[in-house]
Amino acid sequence: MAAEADLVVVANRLPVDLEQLPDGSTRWKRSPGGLVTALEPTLRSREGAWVGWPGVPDTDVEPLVEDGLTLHPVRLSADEIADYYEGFSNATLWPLYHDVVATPAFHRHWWRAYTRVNQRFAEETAKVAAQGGVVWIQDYQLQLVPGMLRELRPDLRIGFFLHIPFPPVELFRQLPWRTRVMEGLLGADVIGFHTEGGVRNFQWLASELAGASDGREPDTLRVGSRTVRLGAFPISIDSSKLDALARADTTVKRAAELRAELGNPRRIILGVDRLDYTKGIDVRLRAFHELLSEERITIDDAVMIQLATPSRERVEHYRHMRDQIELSVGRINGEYARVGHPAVHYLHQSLPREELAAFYLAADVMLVTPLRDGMNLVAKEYVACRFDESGALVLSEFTGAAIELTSALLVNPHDTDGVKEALFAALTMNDEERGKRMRSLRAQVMSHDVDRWARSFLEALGVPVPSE
Ligand code: GDG
Repeated sequence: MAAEADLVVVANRLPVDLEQLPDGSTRWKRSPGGLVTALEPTLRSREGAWVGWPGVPDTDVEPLVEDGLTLHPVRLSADEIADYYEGFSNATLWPLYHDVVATPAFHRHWWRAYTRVNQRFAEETAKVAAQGGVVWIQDYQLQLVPGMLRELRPDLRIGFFLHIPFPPVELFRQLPWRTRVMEGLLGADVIGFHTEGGVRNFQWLASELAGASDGREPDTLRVGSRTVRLGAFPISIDSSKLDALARADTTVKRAAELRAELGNPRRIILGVDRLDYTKGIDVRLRAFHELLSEERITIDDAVMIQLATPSRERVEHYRHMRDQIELSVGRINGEYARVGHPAVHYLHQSLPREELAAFYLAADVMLVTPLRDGMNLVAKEYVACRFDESGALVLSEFTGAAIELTSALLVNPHDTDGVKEALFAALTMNDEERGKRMRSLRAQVMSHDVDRWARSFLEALGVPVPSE
């Protein structure tokens, strides 16, 4: 058994996936997301631990110590995945926290599974954390863990970060278990959101539902004898790493190849998303379709690539939305494609990071049109890849990213005419304006990377972070 850890990250998933091989045996596969990259140096330097589900149900796995970082798998059954994860997390909380763009389902047995699984995460974490250690809990799947963990281990410093929007008060109040969730979150010492809007919504609800009062300092709450600090910590990406990947000869060459494969259209429009109803993929297809049907553009002027990574395919809303999007793509191509020259290139796949960087580099216009999004890393990734200081970003004002990326063409995704005009403006913008906007976007993204995000949160939590 590994030693107890001074710094523990708790997330629904471990940063490695357990893979089941055809012969029934298993092996670990690294899944390096932005969060791991950001936290790894700090975690390793502090002999840290990560608590999470390894991705395969009903499997007991021993903790794995890898280069100073201990991975602690939490066992979940197939029923728990269905009820806690696909049910309560992704069919109740996800739509509720994204402005009910789909209708949330409220089921008591999902809630019971959510409570049970959160309790298990809290118990596993309590076993792993050293006396007086620091625990950083991630995201909406684990909102009860801060309170449960505090019950078990009052000696710990506990942080919580929400990666999705914290909803307006009227929407949050729909949740039958709203007070329990609020009390769970208030078990943390620091609660982080992407935006100030999230902080304000939370502040109001904490006093309304859980009797918290304003603390002595701004953005603090008094909860009994404790002080809870709230803050906006806009997440980001590993900007310089992505910039370097985009500059690599292989990426530049691949981007040129992609252009040729598309038949050298004057402009390439790109969308990259998990296939999710919050991302507004339908919004941008509609805008592109209308520009074609109004004959303001042809497929020699512009083609669109939509990369839609498979996501949550067992949740009903997702299956329905996939059908709708594929129908729209089929319609647009049916009306406007020529043999060998589709108008929309639709990929329901996950591409390697290197290939994705080449897509970003090939794209003249990036369309990011979510109806609601906590941050949206895709917008920042596009900017980080544009070392040529070219390319235009059309960005929904309902993303967290819009607060920082004010030089993008900001759009209201509910306003089809507005999105259409912004897309047209992006397609026809002169080099000077495009360059000016992109330079300003890059100044923001290159100086505010994920490392800065992680540091600022950990510092708020009182963790001294060693400089590299
Ligand atoms: C949640 C919040 C918040 C996509 N397709 C491929 C691929 N991706 C990568 C992108 C990007 C990531 O997935 C998506 O991140 P987003 O931030 O855009 O969206 P969510 O997945 O909804 O993330 C969001 C985020 O958490 C962090 O707090 O910003 O608001 O909803 O990194 O590049 N990566 C590869 N191949 C693909 O095909 N390699």
